[in-house]
Formats: sequence, structure tokens, C-alpha cells
Amino acid sequence: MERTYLMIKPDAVQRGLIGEIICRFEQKGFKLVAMKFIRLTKEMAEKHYGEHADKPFFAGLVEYITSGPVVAMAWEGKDVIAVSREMMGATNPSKAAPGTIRGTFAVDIGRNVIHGSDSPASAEKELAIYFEEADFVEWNRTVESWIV
Ligand code: RTP
Ligand code: MG
Repeated sequence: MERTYLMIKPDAVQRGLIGEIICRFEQKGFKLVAMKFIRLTKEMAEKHYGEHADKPFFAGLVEYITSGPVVAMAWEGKDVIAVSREMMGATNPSKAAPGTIRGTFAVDIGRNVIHGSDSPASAEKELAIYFEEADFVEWNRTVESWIV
């Protein structure tokens, strides 16, 4: 089953949105398989956002993502990578559709409350930054037969 890396960013943690955001993915029918409450080091942030290293917003992005704790999560499910991105909405919350997470809870591109892997390759790279094999929990979500 496909896996993605989702991260509740420091602004969302500070604003008390952890439960609300997790709720959406649970109710959608995806399965949580790993979770950590951590503060990213500068090194982790630079690795995570390495593809943006030469962008003008890189320094600010690293500062933002290391500014407080985040919730690091692995979620599993059918087309979970693409569907999570749809649920999150556009990178710029001003362009994010109403009802999406960013469309509902954010207004600024530099404070956009959630991260989600954008491809299977990114998911693999990102999950490896935050989790070891032993962190993934194998479990049966008993409602699953009602979802897929
Ligand atoms: P993310 O990686 O955080 O899930 O966001 P994304 O795929 O939707 O967007 P991406 O292009 O990967 O950008 C990563 C993060 O960088 C910040 N950003 N700021 N000021 C700017 O023009 C700008 N562009 C991007 C955002 O916080 C974005 O989430
Ligand atoms: Mg991205």
C-alpha cells in the first residue's frame, strides 16, 4: 500500500490545529503508520527542503520549519500521496480551494500549516529522514473493509 510523509508545521502546532488536521486524514480513511512530535534541526530542514536550496525563500523556510515543534507522520492508503496533496490545497493558501486544509486554515505561503510529499520518490526520501524501519507500526484498521 502507498505511503506518504505528512508534517504538521510549527504554525499549525502553535495554533492548536494538530487534532483537526489529523482528524481529516483519519476520517478520509487513511491509516496512520508512524508518528513523532519533534523539533527539526537545521540539518534535517536543509535535507528535507534540499530541492529549494537555491531559492530566495530557502533561508526563511528553514527558519520557519525549525522555529517550533512539528508532528511528523507516515500515512498509508490508496493513492495517499496525490489525494493528500488535494486535501492540503495549493502551496499558496490564497490560491487553495475553500475546504482544503490550507484553504480553510491559512493565508500566507510562508505559514501554510502542512507539508505532504509530492511524489513517490519524495515520499521515500522524506520518510527516510524522519523514520527508521522499526518506527512503522503494522496494524489492522478494522474498518478498512468498509473503505476500500
Ligand atoms: P511543502 O513542500 O511544504 O509541502 O509545500 P509544497 O510542496 O506545496 O511547495 P514547495 O514548492 O515544495 O515549497 C516548499 C515550501 O516553501 C515555502 N515557499 N515559499 N515565498 C515563496 O515564494 C515560497 N514558495 C514556497 C512554502 O512554505 C512551501 O510550503
Ligand atoms: Mg514540496
